[in-house]
Amino acid sequence: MVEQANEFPFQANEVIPNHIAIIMDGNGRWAQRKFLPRVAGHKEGMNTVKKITKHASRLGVKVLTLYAFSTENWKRPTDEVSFLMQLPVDFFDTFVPDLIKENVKVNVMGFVDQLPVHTKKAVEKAIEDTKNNTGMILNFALNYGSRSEMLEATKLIAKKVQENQLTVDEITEETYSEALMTHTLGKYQDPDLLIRTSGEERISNFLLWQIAYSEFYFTQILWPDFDESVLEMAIGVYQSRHRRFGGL
Ligand code: V07
Repeated sequence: MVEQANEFPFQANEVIPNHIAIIMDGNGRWAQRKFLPRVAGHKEGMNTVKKITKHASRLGVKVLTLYAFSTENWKRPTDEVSFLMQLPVDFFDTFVPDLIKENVKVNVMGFVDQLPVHTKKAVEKAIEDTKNNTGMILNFALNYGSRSEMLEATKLIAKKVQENQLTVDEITEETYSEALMTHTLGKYQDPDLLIRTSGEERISNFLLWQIAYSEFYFTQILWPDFDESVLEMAIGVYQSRHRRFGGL
């Protein structure tokens, strides 16, 4: 069933999901439909990121996690990968003043050490430039993969046990969560709402542990076409599901 905006209207005075995570899919397809190169879709997708960041922040979202580049994306053509690795640089060159105005704090999770130096530097500078902001956390998943994240967490915990810093019985959901890349998000580690654009209805190795209790919203809309009204539609559906639980 396709959920319509008027069926589940968004209400600003109702619960807003604290943590929204988005798999930003469909940039290449958007470009191909317009007979443009795939990278034109990524560029437009970056403008959508700016638009949605501002809107989520103004709605009172606490954490916005965006899946920008997966550990699988290295398999794409070299030209496209180079273009993608330039995007964080362009993004921050043009958007940091707005982020400061909006009081948004940048966070990045993923295997950042494997990124090209210029990408890593841009990311580190953005984190530094926004570190004193106290509003929404804009959390980019960059060179991120959930299974790798969980393996690394498991190894970290195993080492602690080996070095007698932790007993086996102390391995709990809490200590495990603390070992994941999302631990910096504190009480908002787990997404309340996961959105995937472009019609795919899979998780594709994104936040496998953290989405245990998340609501899912899938839409056919391609990421460059995603806008404020679609975000509100997704939140409206989230609110309607919560109303149902509230009645029990
Ligand atoms: C990327 C634009 C959005 C659609 C998805 C693919 C293309 C923003 C960033 C970014 C990442 C880290 C960061 C600041 C900005 C980005 C990549 C691709 C690799 F600290 N958009 N965007 N990174 N796209």
